[in-house]
Amino acid sequence: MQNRQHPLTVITFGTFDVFHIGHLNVLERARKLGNRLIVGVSSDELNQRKKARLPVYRESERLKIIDSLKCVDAVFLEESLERKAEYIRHFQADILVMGDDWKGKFDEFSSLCEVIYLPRTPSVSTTTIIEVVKAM
Ligand code: C2G
Repeated sequence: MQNRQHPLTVITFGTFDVFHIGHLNVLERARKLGNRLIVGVSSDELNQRKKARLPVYRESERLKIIDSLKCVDAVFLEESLERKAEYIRHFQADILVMGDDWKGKFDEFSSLCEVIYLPRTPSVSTTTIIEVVKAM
C-alpha cells in the first residue's frame, strides 16, 4: 500500500501544436508512471515570446484536445517556462516527465520531484508536418 495522502501525480509540459502520435505516446507513457497525469499546455503568448511564432492551433483548442485524452486527468495553461517549480508544488507532482529532447534541462527540479526523460518518438514532429503541408 502506498504511504501517501494523494495519488502518485505525474506532470508534464508542452505546446502540443498540430497534435500527433509522438505527443500521444509521451502522454500515455507518462500516465503509466503514476495514477494521475497533469499537463501544462504552453500559452500562445509563451510560444510567441520563446519561439518567435504563434502555434498553428490556438491555446483554447490545444487545451481542449489534450483535456479530452483518456490518459490525461487535468490540464492548465503554462504561462511561463520559469514557473515550473511553482506548478510542480501547486499540483503536488511526484514525477516530472519530459521527452528526451529536454534531457538534463530540468534536473534542477529533482529536489522537488523525480525527473524522468522519455525517449522521443522518432520521425515525427510538428515542424516536419508543417513543412510537408506547406510543400503540398
Ligand atoms: N515529443 C515526443 N516525440 C516527438 C515529438 C514530441 O516524445 N516526436 C514530446 C516532447 O519531447 C515533449 C512533448 O512531446 O515532451 C511535447 O512536445 P512539444 O509540443 O514540442 O513541446 P515543447 O514545445 O518542447 O514544450 O515547458 C516546456 C514547453 O512547454 C515546451
